[in-house]
Amino acid sequence: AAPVIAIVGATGVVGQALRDSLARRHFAVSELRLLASARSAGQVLRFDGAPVTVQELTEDSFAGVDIAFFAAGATISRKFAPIAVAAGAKVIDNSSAFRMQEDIALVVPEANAHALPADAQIVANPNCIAAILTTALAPLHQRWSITRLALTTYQAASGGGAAMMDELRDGTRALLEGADFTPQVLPHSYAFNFFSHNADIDPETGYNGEELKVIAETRRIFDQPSLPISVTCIRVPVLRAHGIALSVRFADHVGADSIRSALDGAPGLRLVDDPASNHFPMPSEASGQEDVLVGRIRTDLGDPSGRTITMFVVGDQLLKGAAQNAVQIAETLQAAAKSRAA
Ligand code: 2RA
Repeated sequence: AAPVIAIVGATGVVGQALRDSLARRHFAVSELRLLASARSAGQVLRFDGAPVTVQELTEDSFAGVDIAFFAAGATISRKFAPIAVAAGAKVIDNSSAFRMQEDIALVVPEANAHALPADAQIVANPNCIAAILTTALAPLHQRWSITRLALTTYQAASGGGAAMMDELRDGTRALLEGADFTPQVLPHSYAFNFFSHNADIDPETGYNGEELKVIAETRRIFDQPSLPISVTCIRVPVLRAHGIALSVRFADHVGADSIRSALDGAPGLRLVDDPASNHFPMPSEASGQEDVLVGRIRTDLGDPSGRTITMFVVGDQLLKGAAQNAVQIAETLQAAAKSRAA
């Protein structure tokens, strides 16, 4: 029978994207249980055309649930994921709570499906940049030896949830109308502006929390614990697609044409690389799309050894960066269970 699915954090933007991804990918669901705080209980949301009433998340919410997607932050995950597992559910967690826990797999199916144990009880879904980045790099990592990454991110408002998206819309409207606007969510005015990612700065390294997550999680997904990675994360006034300008160094020379053919048609990717019309990956074309866009592929003139390639990557933060990757993990678990049963 089709599984009973729960979504914890059902009323947030990732909760909504989870409903969209489940429906869009025709994930078989016998019952969808939408769970949220007491404040949101009673709201009626839609799944695949049908109304579903949001229930309050409690310790009794998981009876009969087969797969529980968590998208309500690390504190809720730490408390309720073990309760869901004890009730017999498999948990796919979108928060940072378990991503670096050694006995819990951190999975991007295109990059490291092999790391997902068929009997996993909790699976961690990566940070949005780590998910989009490793999807784009997976076909290169599988063929050549990557020895260094240097990247700058261009991160959309959706990474900060519905409130940050509203702040971008409201602040832009106010600025155009000449009205006063005081930012509530971000530390700076967001409209027609960009700034260093709003995560806290680690006093020891000077890197912010987002940058440190990208480094740690990318290393973990590629199982290269000491891969040198340099990263600067920037928040830009875009609604829901993250961009990454990236230099990839290889152990040996790899030509731009070989990179282009390795990326073209690889799982989860679409090559957008047309210098004649100056057409490369853009948030306007990645938003709402399942595929991550890759392009602007060049041999890096900054590395005279010819071993470095630069490129630009853009992916929908709510889809491949969050909900869709979580649903793909559930699909991978189900496929493994099916092949074990056969
Ligand atoms: C962001 N870390 O700030 C979030 C998304 N997971 O974009």
